[in-house]
Amino acid sequence: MNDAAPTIRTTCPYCGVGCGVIATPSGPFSATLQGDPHHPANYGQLCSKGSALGDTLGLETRLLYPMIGTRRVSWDEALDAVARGFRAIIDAHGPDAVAFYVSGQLLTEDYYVANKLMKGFIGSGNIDTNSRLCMSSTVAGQQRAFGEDLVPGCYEDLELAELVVLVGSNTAWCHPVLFQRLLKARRGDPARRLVAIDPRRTATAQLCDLHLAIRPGTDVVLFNGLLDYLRRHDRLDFAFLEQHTQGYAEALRLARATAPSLPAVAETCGVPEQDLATFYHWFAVTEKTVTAWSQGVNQSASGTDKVNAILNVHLATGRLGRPGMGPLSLTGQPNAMGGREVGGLANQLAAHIGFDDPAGRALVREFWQAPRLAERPGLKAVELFQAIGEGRVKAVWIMGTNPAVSLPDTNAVRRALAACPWVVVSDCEAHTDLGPYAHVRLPALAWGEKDGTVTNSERRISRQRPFLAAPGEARPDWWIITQVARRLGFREGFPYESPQQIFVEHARLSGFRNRGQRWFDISALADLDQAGYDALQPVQWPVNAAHPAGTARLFAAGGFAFPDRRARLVGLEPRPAADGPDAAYPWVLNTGRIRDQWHTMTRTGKAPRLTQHRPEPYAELHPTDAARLGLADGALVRLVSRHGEALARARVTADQQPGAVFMPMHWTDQFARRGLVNALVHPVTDPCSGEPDFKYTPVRVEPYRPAWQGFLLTREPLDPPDCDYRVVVRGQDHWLYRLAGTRAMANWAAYARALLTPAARSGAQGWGGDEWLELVDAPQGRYRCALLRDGRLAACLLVEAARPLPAPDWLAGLFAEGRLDDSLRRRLLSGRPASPREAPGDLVCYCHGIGLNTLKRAIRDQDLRTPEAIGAVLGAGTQCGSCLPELKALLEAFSQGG
Ligand SMILES: Nc1nc2c(c(=O)[nH]1)N[C@H]1C(S)=C(S)[C@@H](COP(=O)(O)OP(=O)(O)OC[C@H]3O[C@@H](n4cnc5c(=O)[nH]c(N)nc54)[C@H](O)[C@@H]3O)O[C@H]1N2
Ligand SMILES: Nc1nc2c(c(=O)[nH]1)N[C@H]1C(S)=C(S)[C@@H](COP(=O)(O)OP(=O)(O)OC[C@H]3O[C@@H](n4cnc5c(=O)[nH]c(N)nc54)[C@H](O)[C@@H]3O)O[C@H]1N2
Ligand code: SF4
Ligand SMILES: [Mo]
Repeated sequence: MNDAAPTIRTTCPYCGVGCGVIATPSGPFSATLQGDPHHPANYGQLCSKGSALGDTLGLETRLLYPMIGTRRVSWDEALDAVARGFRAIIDAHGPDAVAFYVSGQLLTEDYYVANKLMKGFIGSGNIDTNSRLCMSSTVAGQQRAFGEDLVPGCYEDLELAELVVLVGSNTAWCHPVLFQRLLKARRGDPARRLVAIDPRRTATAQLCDLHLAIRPGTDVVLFNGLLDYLRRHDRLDFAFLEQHTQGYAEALRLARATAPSLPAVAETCGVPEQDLATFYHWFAVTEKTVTAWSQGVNQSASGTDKVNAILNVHLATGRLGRPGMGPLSLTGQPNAMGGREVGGLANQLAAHIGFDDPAGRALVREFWQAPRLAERPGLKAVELFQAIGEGRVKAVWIMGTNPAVSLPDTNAVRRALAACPWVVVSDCEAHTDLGPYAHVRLPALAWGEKDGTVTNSERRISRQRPFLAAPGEARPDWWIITQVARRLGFREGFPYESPQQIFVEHARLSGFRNRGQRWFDISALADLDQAGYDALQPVQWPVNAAHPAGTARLFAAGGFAFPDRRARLVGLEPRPAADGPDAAYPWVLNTGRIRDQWHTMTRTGKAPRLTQHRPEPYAELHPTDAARLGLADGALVRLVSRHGEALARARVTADQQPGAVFMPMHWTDQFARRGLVNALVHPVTDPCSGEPDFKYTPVRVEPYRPAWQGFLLTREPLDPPDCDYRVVVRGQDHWLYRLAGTRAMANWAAYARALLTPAARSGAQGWGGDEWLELVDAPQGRYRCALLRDGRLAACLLVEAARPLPAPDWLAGLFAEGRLDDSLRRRLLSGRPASPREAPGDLVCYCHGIGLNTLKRAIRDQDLRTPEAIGAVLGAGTQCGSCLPELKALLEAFSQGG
C-alpha cells in the first residue's frame, strides 16, 4: 500500500460523545481507523465500539438496491411509487393522514430536508423521531427551565468539576470516552468525587465514590430533598435566584412539602440515610459540581419532572455556565442534538422555533416560502404508531430507525405496521425486523459513505466525511427525500444538489430575524462554500457575529431564552407511577444497554470481538429472587408482562436490587428467537414529553425449563429449525447458535445430518472429505457430534437434556485451526481442552482480546492487586479502558476470597 495513503477526518457514528476518527482507506470498501488526536471530544481515544468500526464495514448484509416488495426496481420506479403512494393518501385523507418517523442517526442535512418537506410543504406536523424515545424529556425539561432546549455546559466541565453526579447514566458503558476523561481528571486529584444514582450497581457505579441505589423512579423526591436540604443549610444563591429566575418560592415550597427530611427521603428512595446525607453534604459544599444524566432520567413516566428536579438545584445554587459546574445532559445518538436543531420532533417547528409562537411560524413560512406550513404539532412516536394501528395515519416513511424493535409494546407496533396501507423504509441493511412490513425499501448510504454534519452532547458540530465508495445503488438520505419532494410537486423548495447547500440554508434559517431571541444560531456558518464546508473544524454553537469562534458555555450571566430573560424553577410534586407492580406482575423490568452492542446490532453484531462480551440476551436478578424462583445463574427464564413475553439467560447478581429485573434492549428476531425486550415493555409515556417509560414495566419472571439445551458451531451461517429458544453469535471464523427446545427430539443424529449435510437428506453421499464424530446417549438425553471437512472442523452440535453443557469457547477457537491432529480430535466430543488453561473464558478486555479465565489465572498466580498491575502483565485495560470496571470488580471478588 501507498505510504502516503490519504487520511480523512470524520466522526464516530455511535454515541453522543461524538469522537473524532481518522480513516485511512485501504480499498474502495475498507479502511483502517483510529482516534483523532486533535478532536476536542476525544483527543485520540476510542472505546470498544469505536475501535471495532473497521470490522463493521462489510457489504454482505447491506441493502444495495431499491426494492418494491421482493422485486428489485430502478430508483425512478421506486421514487415514483413512494411519491404516488403519499400523494394518493394526502389527496384522499389530508396531510395528517401521512407521517415520517426519522432518527438521531441521520445527519443534520438529511433531517433538515425531511422536516422541511413534512412541516413546510406536505403541511403536517407528523414527523417524529427516535429522539422521542431518547432525549425528549430533556428537551421538554430544558424548555420549561431555560425557555429553549439548551445544554449550558461542556465536556471540559466534567474534568474541572470537584463533584460529578451521574444520574441514570451508565456512562462507563454508554459514553465510555467521556467516562475515561472523567476518571483521568480524577486520578490527578483524589479529592474529586464521583456519585452514581442508579437502581443497579452498574460498571459506572462500581467506579464511583458513592452509589445511591435508589428505588426505581424516585429521582424527583431525591432532588426535591436536595433542594430543601440546600435551603435548610443556607446554600441557596439568592442573588442569582432574584436576578435571573422565577418560580423558586413555589419550587421550594413543594420540595419542603414532598421531601421534608433526610429520613423521609431515605425511606422513599430506599437508600441508607447516611449515604443520602453524604451526597447532600458533598453537593452543598462543592460549588464546582456537574450533574450529568441520561436515560434513567429521560425514559420515565416522570422524565420531564426528573430533568427539572435536577435543573432546579443548579439554578437554586447559581451553578451553571461557569467552568466546572452545571447540568449536562448526555445525548444518546451521534446526532440527537442536530435533529433537535432542525426541529425534527413533532412538537417543534424548525430551528428551535415552536408552533405556539405566531411570529416564529410567520418567519419560517416566509423563509421556506412554504405553501402550507403546519399549524400545530404532530403525533409523538408512541401516539403515531397507535394512530397507524387505528387507521388514522395511513402512510409512513421510516428512516434510520427500527420501530418494530425499539418502540415499547412491539407486538402492537408490528400489528399496526402490518395493517398500514403504505410503509416506506430507508435503511442501510437488507435484513431487519422492520423489512417485512415495508412496501418499498430504499437503500441509504451508511457511515463512511455519507457526508454531512452531526452535533454532539456539548453542542459541538463536527463533519462526517465519506472515505468509502458508495456501494451498489445506495444513495444519501437527503438525496432520496429531495427526489421524493420534487415528485410531490415541490421542486422549488428542494433544489439541493449537495449537503453543503442544505447546511448553509439551515445556518441561514437559524439567524433569520434572530435578534438574540433564539440561542440556537449558527449564522456565522451561513456563508460556507464547498471548500469551507469540507474544511469545517469542530465548533460549539452558538456561532454567530457575537461568537464567531463558537461558545463553550451558556448563561454565566443569565440571559435565558424566555422574553423576560429569566429561567424558571419548576415546582414538582412526585406523581405515583401510572403502571406499577402488582400481585400478577410483581417485578419491575428495567431495560438498557450493554458495553459492546449498539441498539439493534445491525453494525456491532457483525464484529466478532464485540459479540463476545455479552453474547446472549440476559435477565439480571437479585440472588434472593433467584432463590425464590429456584433459579441458578445461567438458567433460562421467561419474562411475561401484560403486553408480551421474552426468554433470556438468568444472571444472578447482587448488583441488582430485589424485585427488579434488568434486560438489555439489543436482541432482535435477526439474532434471537424471543429475545426482544420491547415485546414486554408497556406503552406508558411521560405526559409532558411523550417519552416512553422504558425502565419501569411490571413483569412476572418464571423459570423456563426446556426439554433440552444445546449449542451449534458452524463455519457458515445456518438456520437450525425446531428450537423455541435460539440465539446466534457471530464469532471469528464461526457462528455460534445457542439453542433450547421444549419438545424432546426423537433423533438427533438425523437432525444433525439434515442440518449440516443437506445433501444427505436426498440420500446422496455427503461431501467427499466429510468425517463424522458422534456420541449418542439417548437415555441421558445427550447427543454430540462434530463434522470435519478435509480434516478441519466444519461444525459441531452438543445437546444435553439435563446436565450442563461445556462452555463453547474452546471448540469455537478450533475453527481458526487447520487440520486437527489426533489429540484434538479425541477431545472434540468432550468439548473441553486437555488442560483448562487453554480456555480463555468470556472476553473482558476487548482491545487485547483477554478472557475472564486468563485474567483470573493471572490475578491468582501472580498475585495482582490493582488494575494497573493487571495492565502491566497482560495489557488489559490499558487502551480504551472500557473494561476497567470489570477488572476492578474481579480484583474485589478475589480480595474477598472469590
Ligand atoms: N454501548 C452502547 N452505548 C450507547 C448506546 C448503545 O446502544 N450501546 N446507545 C446510545 C444511546 S442512543 C443512548 S440514549 C445512551 C443511553 O445511555 P444510558 O442512559 O447511560 O444507558 P441505559 O442503559 O439506557 O440506562 C442508564 C441507566 O438508567 C438506570 N435507571 C433505570 N431506572 C432508573 C431510575 O428510576 N432512576 C435512575 N436514576 N436511574 C435509572 C438503569 O439502571 C441504567 O443503568 O447510550 C448511548 N451509548
Ligand atoms: N426497552 C428499551 N427500548 C429502547 C431504549 C431503551 O433504553 N430500552 N432506548 C431507546 C433509545 S434511547 C433509542 S435512541 C432507540 C434506538 O433504536 P433504533 O433507532 O430503532 O435502533 P438502531 O439500531 O440504531 O436503528 C437504526 C436503523 O437505521 C439504519 N441506519 C443506520 N444509519 C442509517 C442512515 O444513515 N440512513 C438510514 N436511512 N438508515 C440508517 C440501521 O441499519 C438500523 O436498521 O431505542 C429506544 N428503545
Ligand atoms: S465514546 Fe461514543 S463516539 Fe466515542 S468512540 Fe465510543 S461510541 Fe464512538
Ligand atoms: Mo438514545
